[in-house]
Amino acid sequence: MADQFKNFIGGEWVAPSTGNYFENRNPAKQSDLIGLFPRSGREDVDRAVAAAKKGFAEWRLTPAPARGDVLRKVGDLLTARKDEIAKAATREMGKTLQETRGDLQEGIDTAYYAGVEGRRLFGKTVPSELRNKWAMSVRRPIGVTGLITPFNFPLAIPTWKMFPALVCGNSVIIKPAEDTPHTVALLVEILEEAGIPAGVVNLVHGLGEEVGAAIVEHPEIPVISFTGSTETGSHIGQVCGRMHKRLSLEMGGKNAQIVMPDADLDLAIDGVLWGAFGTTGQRCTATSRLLLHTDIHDEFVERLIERAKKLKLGYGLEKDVDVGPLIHEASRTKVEEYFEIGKQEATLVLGGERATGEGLDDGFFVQPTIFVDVKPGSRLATEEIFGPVLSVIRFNDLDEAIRINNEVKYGLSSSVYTRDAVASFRAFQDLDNGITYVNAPTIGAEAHLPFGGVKQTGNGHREGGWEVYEFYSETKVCYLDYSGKLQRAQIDNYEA
Ligand code: UN1
Repeated sequence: MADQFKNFIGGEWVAPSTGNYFENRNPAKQSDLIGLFPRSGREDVDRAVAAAKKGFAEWRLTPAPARGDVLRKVGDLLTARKDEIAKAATREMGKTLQETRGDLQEGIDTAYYAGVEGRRLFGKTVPSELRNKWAMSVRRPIGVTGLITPFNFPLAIPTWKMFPALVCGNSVIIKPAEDTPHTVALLVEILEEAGIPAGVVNLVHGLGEEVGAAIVEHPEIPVISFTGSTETGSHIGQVCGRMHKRLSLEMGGKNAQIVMPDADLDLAIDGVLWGAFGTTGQRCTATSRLLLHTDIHDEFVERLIERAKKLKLGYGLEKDVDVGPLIHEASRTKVEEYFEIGKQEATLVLGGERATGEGLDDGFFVQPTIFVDVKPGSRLATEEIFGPVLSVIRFNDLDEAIRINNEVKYGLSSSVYTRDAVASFRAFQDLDNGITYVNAPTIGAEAHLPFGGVKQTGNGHREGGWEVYEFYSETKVCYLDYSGKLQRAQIDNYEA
C-alpha cells in the first residue's frame, strides 16, 4: 500500500475533505509509486483561508527580526537534511541529484537572505514640506498570500515565494505542482519544525484547475504569485485583474545564447550544453535558441554535436547521468510534436526521437535534440518547448543577433559569449530580457538578485532579490504634525 499524504492546515496534517487522492510516480521509473496525494477541493481551500487569517492576525505582530530568525533556522534545517530532500526531489522530478542539490541550495540561500531581511525591512524617512511635521514610509504585511508553484524547481521556487512573504509578515497557502508534491511537503515539514506558528503556512495539494483555481478566485486571498505556463498565467491575470488582486506572474521563455566570433568556443559549448540540456530543457531559463556568428557556425555545430552525443540519459540518482526524463507523458507528447515540426521547418542534426534502451523504457525519456538552419520567425524559433530541443540560427553581425533575440514574445534571459567589452555593454543595453549574462549560460540566477523577465514572460514583478520584498508588503506613509496648528499642505508652505 502506497503512502498516503496529507494537507497541512492550521498547524495540523489533515486528510482532504473530498476523500480523493492522486498518484505521484517517478518520471524515470513509472513503476515506482511515490505516494498518494490529496486531490483537495474548494472546501479545503476555504479551511486553509480561515486558518491563514488566524495565523496572519498573530504573525503580522511578530517583530520582523523574529520572523527572520525562524527563516534562518529553516536554512539550518534544510542544510542538515540536504541530501535526503534532494534525493526525494530527484525521485519525483527527474533531474540529476547534482541539480536538485543546487535547487535546494538556492532555497537555503533564500532562507538566510530572507532571515537577514527581517532586520532591515526598510521604510524611508523624508523631509516634510512643512515645519514641525514628520514624514516617513513603513512596510506593512498584506494578508493571506496564495502561492502556486511549478515542478521544475520544486525547491527553489516555493522558497522564492514563501520566505519573503513570511518575512514581510503575511501568511501563506501554497499549492505545489501535482508532479512534485512530496518535495514541497518536506519543505513545509521543515517550516513546522523550525517553529512557524499554526496557520501561518498552509499546504493544500491538488490539481491546478481545482485547488489552483479556488485559490486564485478566493475573495480573501489578496495576493497571488504564480510560476508556470503562459496560458495558465494569462487566465490567472484576468481573474486577478477583475478582483483587483496583487499578482506576480513568472511564465515562459525562449532564451538565446549568442556566440560572437571572438568568443572562447570551449566555454560557449560548455554553456550551451548546460543551458539547453540541463533539467532536460525544462526551465523557463533554458537555452532554446543558439545564435551563431557565421564565421564560427560550422565548426561550433560540429564540436557541439560531438559533445552532446556523449550526454548520458538515465535516472537522476544513478552515477554519471547527465540528463533525466521529461516530467510526464503529456510533456513528452508535446516535445515529440516539436520534433516533427522541426523536421519540416529545419535540419535535424542530433536526436529528434524518443530515447529507448536499458533503464529508459519505463520513463519519459527523449534524446537531446539539435536543429540547424532554423529560420527566425518559425515555430521552432519562437515557441517555448520545455524540453531538450535546441534551435541553431546563423547571424552575420551583432545588430542582427540582437534583432533575432528580441523578435520573440518572451523576454526572460539571454547570454552572449564574447571577449569584447563593447559587445557586452551593447548586449546589456539592447537585449530585451530581464537577465543578460556575458560568458555564462542563460541559467544561473542568484537568490539575492531580482529574477524575472520582460514582455510576455511576466507582468513586471520580480522574484528573489530585494524587489520581491516590495511585492509582499504594502507601503504605508505616515505623517506626524507637531506644530500644534492646522497646516495646510501646498497652501501654508508656499503661499503663507
Ligand atoms: C527556471 O528556469 O524555471 O538560474 C528558474 C536560474 C535558476 C532558476 C531558474 N536558479 O535561472
